[in-house]
Amino acid sequence: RPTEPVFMPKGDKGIVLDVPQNYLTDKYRPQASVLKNRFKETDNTQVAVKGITVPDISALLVLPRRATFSTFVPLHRQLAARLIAIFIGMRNAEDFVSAAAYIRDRVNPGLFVYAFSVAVLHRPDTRDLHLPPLSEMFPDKFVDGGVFVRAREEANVLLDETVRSPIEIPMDYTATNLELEHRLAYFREDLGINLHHWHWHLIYPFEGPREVVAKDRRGELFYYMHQQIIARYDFERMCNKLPRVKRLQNLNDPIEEAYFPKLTSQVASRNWAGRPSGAVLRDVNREADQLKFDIAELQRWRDRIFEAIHKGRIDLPNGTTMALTERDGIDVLGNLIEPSDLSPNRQLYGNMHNLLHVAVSLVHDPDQRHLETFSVMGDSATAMRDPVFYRVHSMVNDIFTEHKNTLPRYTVQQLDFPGVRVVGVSVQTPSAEANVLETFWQKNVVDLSRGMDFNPRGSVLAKFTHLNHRDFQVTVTVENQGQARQALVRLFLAPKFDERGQQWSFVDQRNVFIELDKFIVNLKPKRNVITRESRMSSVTIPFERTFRDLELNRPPTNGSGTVQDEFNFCGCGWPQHMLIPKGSPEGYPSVIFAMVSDYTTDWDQSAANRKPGACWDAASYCGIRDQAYPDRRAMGYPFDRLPRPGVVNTEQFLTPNMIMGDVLIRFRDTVFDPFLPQQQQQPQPQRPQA
Ligand code: CUO
Repeated sequence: RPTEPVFMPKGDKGIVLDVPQNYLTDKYRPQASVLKNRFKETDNTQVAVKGITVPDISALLVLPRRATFSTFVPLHRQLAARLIAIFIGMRNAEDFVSAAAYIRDRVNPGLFVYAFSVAVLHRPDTRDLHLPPLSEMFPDKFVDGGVFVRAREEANVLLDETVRSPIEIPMDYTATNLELEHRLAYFREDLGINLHHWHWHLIYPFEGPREVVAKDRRGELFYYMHQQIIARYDFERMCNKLPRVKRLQNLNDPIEEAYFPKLTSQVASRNWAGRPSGAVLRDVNREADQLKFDIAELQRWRDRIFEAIHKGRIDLPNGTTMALTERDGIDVLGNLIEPSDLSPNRQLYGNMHNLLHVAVSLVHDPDQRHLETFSVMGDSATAMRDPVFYRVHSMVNDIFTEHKNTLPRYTVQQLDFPGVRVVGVSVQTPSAEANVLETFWQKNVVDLSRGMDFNPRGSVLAKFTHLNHRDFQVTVTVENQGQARQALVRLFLAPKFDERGQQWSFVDQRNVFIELDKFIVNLKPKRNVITRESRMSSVTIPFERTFRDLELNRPPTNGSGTVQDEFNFCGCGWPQHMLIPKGSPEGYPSVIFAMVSDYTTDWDQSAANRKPGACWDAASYCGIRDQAYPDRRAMGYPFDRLPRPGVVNTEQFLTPNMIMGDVLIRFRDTVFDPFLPQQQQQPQPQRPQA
């Protein structure tokens, strides 16, 4: 437990307490010696901090300590940008620690953790630090609120943490199967998926110092990462016999999808609001949040964006225009729609996507008459729990698609790799038939104690159930008619048929291809049999990193000493346990797509010299830190554009360097619990060395 307790900067006499009743250290100062002993008894770590001239944080205190923080609310975002700038501006790591110690107990905790995390990830001197997972700092954003009362009870009664047993969270705690959308709850409420989304927005904040925001192709990645979320959700829905998600088209229509999150904010001591079916978006006017906008404005911004796409140019504030080019148009649009600080014209194209999150999250109290705060859609750590998230992002994706549809179609030359033919693709799960993937339920635990305050300390675990799949291997067979050379392999997976069981058109199927992996291979002349482990996927982070603190407390499983080195710092990445959609008990018919293309044209050569320890496991969805996005092709290639004339289905789209193969995804309705003694002997997840 690295950071507690912290002490005031030495020699720091002149601090003006702006909101004294909110500053905990001051409130408890008369009891200082008692408290110091109390902390000493339970926690041996003490962090000394150096005296500094404290930064002026008075402007940050407009956000009350017990308020809920949202990066989507412009005021909150500005406060976050300010605090990030303070943290990034500290001259060295020591001063940064001092500033953090000074600020931590004064500002809103959500604001603090967000800005502090962004700063840690971006400062050269702290970038390799291990950030605790958000699910342990704010477990209340990830697990059923009812668990916390039981966790306190457990901690108060059982003083010895080793005899505490995990508190079970049932799988179906947010709704019943009367609600069709509940079939997808395991996906939407998955801890790893929500952590990924939080981390993605942490690495790609839309406001803050330029060096933090202006990353290579960030607008395009905003498009692609969220496009893949929708593709994955649609695939998952189809496995559950539900149609693909309907985009939120008319913003005045009642929202059919209800959601009651069952989360309780420990900071605000409030339940996160639910939304009944039929809710209608209303104009927002909340003085305390300095938030005022009309739904008609969102509509207008969207219309203007569509107009710009049809014209192929956007209007700039100085009266000139900027072309939406084949190469960069998508990146510009990403920054314009989200929008980020890089939006070329915020005045005209507004704040569409972010304020749509806000409008949906405040649908229950748009003018604050009930003193309610926003719901899950207002926080990137919780937004993906709500079915409406996918309708909103489907609509956003539709705008990007409109632009992509205006681009020249890929010619055969832009797709093919002369001299290279892919002649086979297959998957193999150990001890299953060929071309069968297997999914099942698995139990896991999260430690709630870091996010709660009780005495004595020590872990209190909550046990929950998530989807997982058995590791598998993909084999791609390639005929190389030329010299030895390097090549890039792209793997995607899609449902084989549409919702009616019919063959897809390419135009539709291309939207449900989920990326599985992308990797470099050395091709020798003639026949090459390439095998690739599922755990190496370029879209995922290892299972152990999603659940790292749990693993840290366990004996290492890979026989190589500590597993800590592997965790590094980077939490961005699709969770490995959700790489494969659930499938169905009878075996869900799917297709695996493999494409081999030219490494020299498609791969950014600087990415070849990536530094060890750089965050690259999930490069496809998260990029590589401090480096250009490694794939030089448009994100989503080769499925991001309309097909060349004459191509109706995906078979016809294939060039000789591509192939598709049938795969069944078989779901076994059994629960693997590695915490039960008799199951511990089952093979533990292993990650092959890169
Ligand atoms: Cu990630 Cu809307 O951008 O949630």
